[in-house]
Amino acid sequence: MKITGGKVIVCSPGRNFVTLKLETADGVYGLGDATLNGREMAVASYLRDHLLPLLEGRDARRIEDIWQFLYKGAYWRRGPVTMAAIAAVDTALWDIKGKLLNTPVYQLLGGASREAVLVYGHANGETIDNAVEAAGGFLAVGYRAVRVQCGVPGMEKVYGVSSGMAYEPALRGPISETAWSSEGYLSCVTPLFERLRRELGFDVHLLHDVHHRLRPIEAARLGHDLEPHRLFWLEDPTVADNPESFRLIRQHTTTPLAVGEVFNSIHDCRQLIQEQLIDYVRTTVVHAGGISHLRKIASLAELYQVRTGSHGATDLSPVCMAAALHFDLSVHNFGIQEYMPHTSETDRVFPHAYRFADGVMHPGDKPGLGVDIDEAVAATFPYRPAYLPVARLLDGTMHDW
Ligand code: EZ4
Ligand code: CO
Repeated sequence: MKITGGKVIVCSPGRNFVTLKLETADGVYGLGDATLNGREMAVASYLRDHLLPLLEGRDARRIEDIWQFLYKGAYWRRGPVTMAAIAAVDTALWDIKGKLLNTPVYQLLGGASREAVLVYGHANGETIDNAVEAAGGFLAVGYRAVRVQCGVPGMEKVYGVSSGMAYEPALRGPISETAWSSEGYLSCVTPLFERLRRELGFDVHLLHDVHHRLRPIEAARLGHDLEPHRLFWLEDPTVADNPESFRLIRQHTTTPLAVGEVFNSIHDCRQLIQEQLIDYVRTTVVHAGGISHLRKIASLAELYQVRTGSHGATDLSPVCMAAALHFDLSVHNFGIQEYMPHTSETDRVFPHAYRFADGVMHPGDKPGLGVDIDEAVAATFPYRPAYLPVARLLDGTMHDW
Protein backbone atom coordinates (compact mmCIF):
# COMPACT_ATOMS: atom_id res chain seq x y z
CA MET A 1 0.00 0.00 0.00
CA LYS A 2 2.42 2.62 -1.23
CA ILE A 3 1.97 6.37 -1.04
CA THR A 4 2.12 7.56 -4.64
CA GLY A 5 1.92 11.29 -4.00
CA GLY A 6 -0.45 13.92 -2.86
CA LYS A 7 -1.44 17.52 -3.07
CA VAL A 8 -1.84 20.49 -0.82
CA ILE A 9 -5.11 22.32 -1.36
CA VAL A 10 -5.34 25.89 -0.08
CA CYS A 11 -8.82 27.39 -0.22
CA SER A 12 -10.78 30.19 1.42
CA PRO A 13 -14.51 29.51 1.72
CA GLY A 14 -14.97 32.44 4.14
CA ARG A 15 -11.59 31.79 5.77
CA ASN A 16 -8.37 30.02 4.82
CA PHE A 17 -7.83 26.28 5.04
CA VAL A 18 -4.82 24.17 4.09
CA THR A 19 -5.68 20.54 3.36
CA LEU A 20 -3.36 17.64 2.57
CA LYS A 21 -4.69 14.95 0.24
CA LEU A 22 -2.44 11.89 0.37
CA GLU A 23 -2.84 9.31 -2.40
CA THR A 24 -2.00 5.61 -2.48
CA ALA A 25 -1.36 3.11 -5.29
CA ASP A 26 -4.83 1.58 -5.37
CA GLY A 27 -6.70 4.87 -5.43
CA VAL A 28 -7.50 5.18 -1.70
CA TYR A 29 -6.72 8.68 -0.43
CA GLY A 30 -6.70 10.32 2.98
CA LEU A 31 -7.17 13.90 4.16
CA GLY A 32 -5.40 15.91 6.84
CA ASP A 33 -5.94 19.47 8.06
CA ALA A 34 -2.78 21.65 8.02
CA THR A 35 -4.28 25.07 8.75
CA LEU A 36 -2.20 27.48 10.85
CA ASN A 37 -4.28 30.64 11.11
CA GLY A 38 -2.40 33.65 9.69
CA ARG A 39 0.67 31.59 8.69
CA GLU A 40 -1.04 29.20 6.25
CA MET A 41 1.44 29.23 3.39
CA ALA A 42 4.40 28.25 5.59
CA VAL A 43 2.77 24.88 6.33
CA ALA A 44 1.65 24.48 2.70
CA SER A 45 5.27 24.91 1.60
CA TYR A 46 6.60 22.57 4.32
CA LEU A 47 4.26 19.87 3.01
CA ARG A 48 4.71 20.51 -0.72
CA ASP A 49 8.41 21.25 -0.82
CA HIS A 50 9.70 18.98 1.94
CA LEU A 51 7.33 16.24 3.11
CA LEU A 52 5.55 15.03 -0.03
CA PRO A 53 8.83 14.16 -1.80
CA LEU A 54 9.92 12.19 1.29
CA LEU A 55 6.66 10.25 1.50
CA GLU A 56 6.46 8.92 -2.03
CA GLY A 57 6.92 5.14 -2.11
CA ARG A 58 6.47 4.65 1.66
CA ASP A 59 3.98 2.16 3.10
CA ALA A 60 0.87 4.14 4.12
CA ARG A 61 -0.01 1.54 6.76
CA ARG A 62 3.04 2.38 8.91
CA ILE A 63 1.50 5.41 10.66
CA GLU A 64 3.71 5.45 13.78
CA ASP A 65 6.90 4.82 11.83
CA ILE A 66 6.14 7.65 9.39
CA TRP A 67 5.41 9.98 12.34
CA GLN A 68 8.78 9.17 13.92
CA PHE A 69 10.53 9.41 10.55
CA LEU A 70 9.18 12.93 9.97
CA TYR A 71 9.70 14.09 13.57
CA LYS A 72 13.13 12.65 14.29
CA GLY A 73 14.30 12.84 10.70
CA ALA A 74 13.82 16.61 10.47
CA TYR A 75 16.57 17.15 13.07
CA TRP A 76 14.75 20.47 13.87
CA ARG A 77 12.12 19.44 16.36
CA ARG A 78 8.67 20.76 17.22
CA GLY A 79 7.28 24.23 16.41
CA PRO A 80 3.81 25.02 15.03
CA VAL A 81 4.74 24.80 11.31
CA THR A 82 6.54 21.45 11.57
CA MET A 83 3.94 19.92 13.88
CA ALA A 84 0.96 21.07 11.77
CA ALA A 85 2.59 19.50 8.70
CA ILE A 86 3.29 16.23 10.54
CA ALA A 87 -0.27 16.35 11.91
CA ALA A 88 -1.70 16.58 8.40
CA VAL A 89 0.26 13.53 7.25
CA ASP A 90 -0.70 11.56 10.38
CA THR A 91 -4.40 12.45 10.07
CA ALA A 92 -4.42 11.49 6.38
CA LEU A 93 -2.79 8.14 7.20
CA TRP A 94 -5.46 7.33 9.82
CA ASP A 95 -8.11 8.24 7.23
CA ILE A 96 -6.45 5.90 4.70
CA LYS A 97 -6.21 3.07 7.23
CA GLY A 98 -9.88 3.38 8.12
CA LYS A 99 -10.85 3.27 4.47
CA LEU A 100 -8.57 0.28 3.82
CA LEU A 101 -10.09 -1.64 6.73
CA ASN A 102 -13.58 -0.33 6.00
CA THR A 103 -14.10 1.03 9.51
CA PRO A 104 -14.48 4.46 11.15
CA VAL A 105 -11.25 5.74 12.71
CA TYR A 106 -12.64 5.70 16.26
CA GLN A 107 -12.93 1.90 16.00
CA LEU A 108 -9.19 1.76 15.27
CA LEU A 109 -8.52 3.89 18.36
CA GLY A 110 -10.09 1.42 20.78
CA GLY A 111 -13.76 1.99 19.97
CA ALA A 112 -16.32 4.31 21.53
CA SER A 113 -15.84 5.14 25.21
CA ARG A 114 -19.15 7.05 25.23
CA GLU A 115 -22.31 7.42 23.18
CA ALA A 116 -21.46 10.89 21.90
CA VAL A 117 -19.20 13.86 22.54
CA LEU A 118 -20.19 16.84 24.72
CA VAL A 119 -19.48 20.12 22.92
CA TYR A 120 -19.63 23.78 23.87
CA GLY A 121 -20.69 26.69 21.70
CA HIS A 122 -19.59 30.35 21.63
CA ALA A 123 -22.03 32.98 22.90
CA ASN A 124 -20.94 36.60 22.93
CA GLY A 125 -22.36 40.09 23.08
CA GLU A 126 -21.12 43.66 23.26
CA THR A 127 -22.99 44.17 26.51
CA ILE A 128 -23.76 41.81 29.40
CA ASP A 129 -27.43 41.89 28.37
CA ASN A 130 -26.58 40.83 24.83
CA ALA A 131 -24.20 38.11 25.99
CA VAL A 132 -26.77 36.65 28.41
CA GLU A 133 -29.37 36.67 25.65
CA ALA A 134 -26.95 34.98 23.23
CA ALA A 135 -26.15 32.27 25.81
CA GLY A 136 -29.89 31.65 26.25
CA GLY A 137 -30.13 31.20 22.48
CA PHE A 138 -27.56 28.39 22.61
CA LEU A 139 -29.53 26.59 25.31
CA ALA A 140 -32.67 26.94 23.21
CA VAL A 141 -31.07 24.97 20.37
CA GLY A 142 -29.86 22.20 22.65
CA TYR A 143 -26.37 23.13 23.87
CA ARG A 144 -25.51 21.98 27.39
CA ALA A 145 -22.28 23.96 27.58
CA VAL A 146 -21.56 27.52 26.44
CA ARG A 147 -18.49 29.74 26.42
CA VAL A 148 -19.53 33.32 27.11
CA GLN A 149 -17.58 36.51 26.29
CA CYS A 150 -18.71 40.13 26.46
CA GLY A 151 -17.44 43.55 25.42
CA VAL A 152 -15.74 46.03 27.71
CA PRO A 153 -17.24 49.54 28.01
CA GLY A 154 -14.86 52.08 26.47
CA MET A 155 -13.01 49.49 24.38
CA GLU A 156 -14.02 49.55 20.75
CA LYS A 157 -13.28 45.94 19.82
CA VAL A 158 -12.78 42.98 22.10
CA TYR A 159 -11.47 39.74 20.63
CA GLY A 160 -14.10 37.01 20.64
CA VAL A 161 -16.96 39.51 20.69
CA SER A 162 -18.70 40.23 17.41
CA SER A 163 -20.18 43.59 16.54
CA GLY A 164 -23.27 42.51 14.68
CA MET A 165 -21.44 40.31 12.17
CA ALA A 166 -20.55 36.66 12.54
CA TYR A 167 -17.80 36.11 15.12
CA GLU A 168 -14.65 36.07 13.02
CA PRO A 169 -11.21 36.20 14.55
CA ALA A 170 -9.09 36.38 11.34
CA LEU A 171 -9.50 39.54 9.33
CA ARG A 172 -8.70 40.23 5.69
CA GLY A 173 -7.02 43.47 4.74
CA PRO A 174 -4.55 45.41 6.90
CA ILE A 175 -3.79 43.78 10.25
CA SER A 176 -6.04 45.13 12.97
CA GLU A 177 -4.42 46.59 16.11
CA THR A 178 -6.86 46.77 19.00
CA ALA A 179 -6.61 48.46 22.38
CA TRP A 180 -6.65 46.37 25.54
CA SER A 181 -7.13 47.17 29.21
CA SER A 182 -6.98 44.31 31.69
CA GLU A 183 -8.51 46.55 34.37
CA GLY A 184 -11.53 47.31 32.17
CA TYR A 185 -11.90 43.67 31.21
CA LEU A 186 -11.67 42.43 34.81
CA SER A 187 -14.43 44.80 35.86
CA CYS A 188 -16.88 43.05 33.47
CA VAL A 189 -16.26 39.31 33.73
CA THR A 190 -17.53 38.59 37.25
CA PRO A 191 -20.72 40.65 36.75
CA LEU A 192 -21.30 38.75 33.47
CA PHE A 193 -21.20 35.38 35.22
CA GLU A 194 -23.29 36.62 38.15
CA ARG A 195 -26.02 37.54 35.66
CA LEU A 196 -25.63 34.29 33.69
CA ARG A 197 -26.10 32.14 36.80
CA ARG A 198 -29.00 34.26 38.02
CA GLU A 199 -30.83 33.95 34.70
CA LEU A 200 -29.75 30.53 33.43
CA GLY A 201 -29.27 28.64 36.69
CA PHE A 202 -26.64 26.00 37.42
CA ASP A 203 -27.76 23.23 35.03
CA VAL A 204 -25.70 24.56 32.15
CA HIS A 205 -21.91 24.37 31.88
CA LEU A 206 -20.40 27.85 31.52
CA LEU A 207 -16.90 28.47 30.19
CA HIS A 208 -14.79 31.57 29.64
CA ASP A 209 -11.66 32.30 27.55
CA VAL A 210 -9.10 34.90 28.72
CA HIS A 211 -6.96 34.46 25.57
CA HIS A 212 -3.71 34.64 27.57
CA ARG A 213 -4.29 38.31 28.37
CA LEU A 214 -3.89 38.49 32.16
CA ARG A 215 -0.83 38.50 34.41
CA PRO A 216 -0.71 35.46 36.73
CA ILE A 217 -1.83 37.39 39.83
CA GLU A 218 -4.72 39.02 37.91
CA ALA A 219 -5.78 35.60 36.65
CA ALA A 220 -5.61 34.25 40.20
CA ARG A 221 -7.95 37.00 41.38
CA LEU A 222 -10.36 36.40 38.50
CA GLY A 223 -10.46 32.66 39.19
CA HIS A 224 -11.11 33.37 42.87
CA ASP A 225 -13.88 35.90 42.13
CA LEU A 226 -15.58 33.47 39.71
CA GLU A 227 -15.69 30.57 42.17
CA PRO A 228 -19.33 31.11 43.27
CA HIS A 229 -20.36 30.85 39.61
CA ARG A 230 -18.88 27.35 39.17
CA LEU A 231 -17.23 27.64 35.78
CA PHE A 232 -16.62 24.45 33.81
CA TRP A 233 -13.29 26.08 33.00
CA LEU A 234 -11.34 29.29 32.76
CA GLU A 235 -9.28 29.10 29.56
CA ASP A 236 -5.77 30.44 28.88
CA PRO A 237 -5.81 32.72 31.95
CA THR A 238 -2.21 33.73 31.24
CA VAL A 239 0.57 32.92 28.78
CA ALA A 240 1.80 29.37 29.33
CA ASP A 241 5.44 29.88 28.36
CA ASN A 242 6.27 29.53 32.06
CA PRO A 243 4.37 26.59 33.56
CA GLU A 244 5.26 28.04 36.99
CA SER A 245 2.75 30.84 36.37
CA PHE A 246 0.02 28.28 36.80
CA ARG A 247 1.31 27.27 40.20
CA LEU A 248 0.70 30.83 41.29
CA ILE A 249 -2.86 30.82 39.91
CA ARG A 250 -3.54 27.39 41.42
CA GLN A 251 -2.54 28.58 44.89
CA HIS A 252 -5.44 31.01 44.86
CA THR A 253 -8.37 29.36 43.16
CA THR A 254 -10.36 26.16 42.63
CA THR A 255 -11.81 27.39 39.32
CA PRO A 256 -10.80 24.68 36.81
CA LEU A 257 -8.15 25.74 34.28
CA ALA A 258 -7.86 24.83 30.59
CA VAL A 259 -4.70 25.47 28.57
CA GLY A 260 -3.04 24.35 25.36
CA GLU A 261 -4.67 25.49 22.10
CA VAL A 262 -1.33 26.96 20.98
CA PHE A 263 0.77 24.00 22.15
CA ASN A 264 2.32 21.80 19.51
CA SER A 265 3.82 18.93 21.48
CA ILE A 266 3.60 16.87 24.63
CA HIS A 267 6.64 18.76 25.94
CA ASP A 268 4.64 22.01 26.06
CA CYS A 269 2.15 20.49 28.50
CA ARG A 270 4.21 17.84 30.32
CA GLN A 271 4.92 19.90 33.44
CA LEU A 272 1.45 21.43 33.57
CA ILE A 273 -0.03 17.94 33.53
CA GLN A 274 2.44 16.20 35.82
CA GLU A 275 2.18 18.89 38.49
CA GLN A 276 -1.61 18.94 38.07
CA LEU A 277 -1.53 22.67 37.39
CA ILE A 278 -4.38 22.41 34.86
CA ASP A 279 -7.62 20.44 34.61
CA TYR A 280 -8.10 20.32 30.83
CA VAL A 281 -5.54 20.12 28.04
CA ARG A 282 -6.66 21.89 24.86
CA THR A 283 -4.15 20.52 22.33
CA THR A 284 -5.66 19.71 18.94
CA VAL A 285 -5.16 17.19 16.17
CA VAL A 286 -3.98 19.83 13.67
CA HIS A 287 -1.63 21.81 15.88
CA ALA A 288 -0.19 19.05 18.07
CA GLY A 289 1.14 16.42 15.70
CA GLY A 290 -2.01 14.61 14.64
CA ILE A 291 -4.13 11.85 16.12
CA SER A 292 -1.07 9.76 17.06
CA HIS A 293 0.60 12.47 19.13
CA LEU A 294 -2.64 13.70 20.68
CA ARG A 295 -3.31 10.19 21.97
CA LYS A 296 0.05 10.23 23.75
CA ILE A 297 -0.81 13.57 25.37
CA ALA A 298 -4.17 12.16 26.47
CA SER A 299 -2.51 9.06 27.93
CA LEU A 300 -0.10 11.19 29.96
CA ALA A 301 -3.00 13.38 31.10
CA GLU A 302 -5.03 10.34 32.13
CA LEU A 303 -2.39 9.42 34.72
CA TYR A 304 -2.97 12.77 36.45
CA GLN A 305 -6.77 12.99 36.08
CA VAL A 306 -6.42 15.79 33.56
CA ARG A 307 -9.07 15.62 30.83
CA THR A 308 -9.06 16.67 27.19
CA GLY A 309 -10.89 19.72 25.83
CA SER A 310 -9.65 20.21 22.29
CA HIS A 311 -9.66 23.54 20.52
CA GLY A 312 -12.34 23.59 17.81
CA ALA A 313 -12.70 27.14 16.50
CA THR A 314 -13.56 27.71 12.84
CA ASP A 315 -9.92 28.11 11.77
CA LEU A 316 -9.64 24.34 12.30
CA SER A 317 -11.15 22.80 9.17
CA PRO A 318 -13.94 20.18 9.05
CA VAL A 319 -11.16 17.63 8.46
CA CYS A 320 -9.73 18.48 11.89
CA MET A 321 -13.22 18.52 13.41
CA ALA A 322 -13.89 15.01 12.11
CA ALA A 323 -10.53 13.76 13.40
CA ALA A 324 -11.17 15.45 16.77
CA LEU A 325 -14.52 13.69 17.13
CA HIS A 326 -13.01 10.23 16.47
CA PHE A 327 -10.37 11.02 19.10
CA ASP A 328 -12.94 12.44 21.57
CA LEU A 329 -15.29 9.48 21.21
CA SER A 330 -12.55 6.96 21.87
CA VAL A 331 -10.24 8.49 24.46
CA HIS A 332 -11.10 7.56 28.06
CA ASN A 333 -10.29 10.91 29.70
CA PHE A 334 -12.25 13.09 27.30
CA GLY A 335 -13.74 16.21 28.90
CA ILE A 336 -15.38 18.43 26.29
CA GLN A 337 -14.92 19.54 22.67
CA GLU A 338 -15.13 23.13 21.40
CA TYR A 339 -17.50 23.47 18.46
CA MET A 340 -18.20 26.43 16.21
CA PRO A 341 -20.21 25.51 13.12
CA HIS A 342 -18.50 26.39 9.84
CA THR A 343 -20.09 28.55 7.14
CA SER A 344 -22.28 26.84 4.54
CA GLU A 345 -19.53 27.54 1.94
CA THR A 346 -17.03 25.64 4.08
CA ASP A 347 -19.48 22.76 4.55
CA ARG A 348 -19.90 22.58 0.76
CA VAL A 349 -16.14 22.32 0.26
CA PHE A 350 -15.87 19.65 2.99
CA PRO A 351 -18.92 17.31 2.96
CA HIS A 352 -18.87 15.39 6.24
CA ALA A 353 -20.58 12.65 8.22
CA TYR A 354 -20.29 14.19 11.68
CA ARG A 355 -23.43 15.61 13.22
CA PHE A 356 -24.67 17.74 16.11
CA ALA A 357 -27.88 17.18 18.09
CA ASP A 358 -28.92 17.98 21.67
CA GLY A 359 -25.60 19.47 22.67
CA VAL A 360 -23.49 16.48 21.62
CA MET A 361 -21.72 15.36 18.46
CA HIS A 362 -20.85 12.08 16.77
CA PRO A 363 -18.29 11.48 13.99
CA GLY A 364 -20.59 9.11 12.08
CA ASP A 365 -19.77 5.60 10.90
CA LYS A 366 -18.29 6.09 7.46
CA PRO A 367 -14.95 4.34 6.85
CA GLY A 368 -12.00 6.57 7.75
CA LEU A 369 -12.68 10.07 9.06
CA GLY A 370 -15.96 10.49 7.20
CA VAL A 371 -15.01 13.80 5.62
CA ASP A 372 -14.18 14.64 2.00
CA ILE A 373 -13.04 17.61 -0.03
CA ASP A 374 -14.79 18.80 -3.19
CA GLU A 375 -11.81 20.14 -5.09
CA ALA A 376 -13.91 21.83 -7.77
CA VAL A 377 -15.82 23.82 -5.16
CA ALA A 378 -12.60 24.52 -3.24
CA ALA A 379 -11.05 26.00 -6.40
CA THR A 380 -13.80 28.62 -6.52
CA PHE A 381 -12.52 30.04 -3.18
CA PRO A 382 -8.86 31.02 -3.71
CA TYR A 383 -6.54 31.88 -0.79
CA ARG A 384 -6.80 35.40 0.60
CA PRO A 385 -4.32 36.59 3.22
CA ALA A 386 -5.92 37.18 6.63
CA TYR A 387 -4.48 37.79 10.07
CA LEU A 388 -5.54 37.61 13.69
CA PRO A 389 -5.74 41.07 15.27
CA VAL A 390 -3.05 42.10 17.73
CA ALA A 391 -3.62 43.86 21.05
CA ARG A 392 -1.82 46.87 22.52
CA LEU A 393 -2.23 48.38 25.96
CA LEU A 394 -3.76 51.85 26.13
CA ASP A 395 -0.25 53.44 26.08
CA GLY A 396 0.64 51.56 22.88
CA THR A 397 2.64 48.69 24.43
CA MET A 398 2.28 45.44 22.48
CA HIS A 399 0.36 42.96 24.67
CA ASP A 400 0.32 39.18 24.98
CA TRP A 401 -2.12 37.05 23.11
O1 EZ4 B 1 -8.25 32.47 19.15
O2 EZ4 B 1 -8.89 29.84 16.85
O3 EZ4 B 1 -10.85 29.00 22.12
N1 EZ4 B 1 -10.80 29.47 21.04
C1 EZ4 B 1 -10.00 30.45 20.66
C2 EZ4 B 1 -10.00 30.84 19.20
C3 EZ4 B 1 -8.60 31.18 18.75
C4 EZ4 B 1 -8.46 31.09 17.26
C5 EZ4 B 1 -7.02 31.34 16.85
O4 EZ4 B 1 -6.82 31.05 15.51
O5 EZ4 B 1 -9.29 30.98 21.47
O6 EZ4 B 1 -10.87 31.89 18.98
CO1 CO C 1 -9.14 29.87 23.29
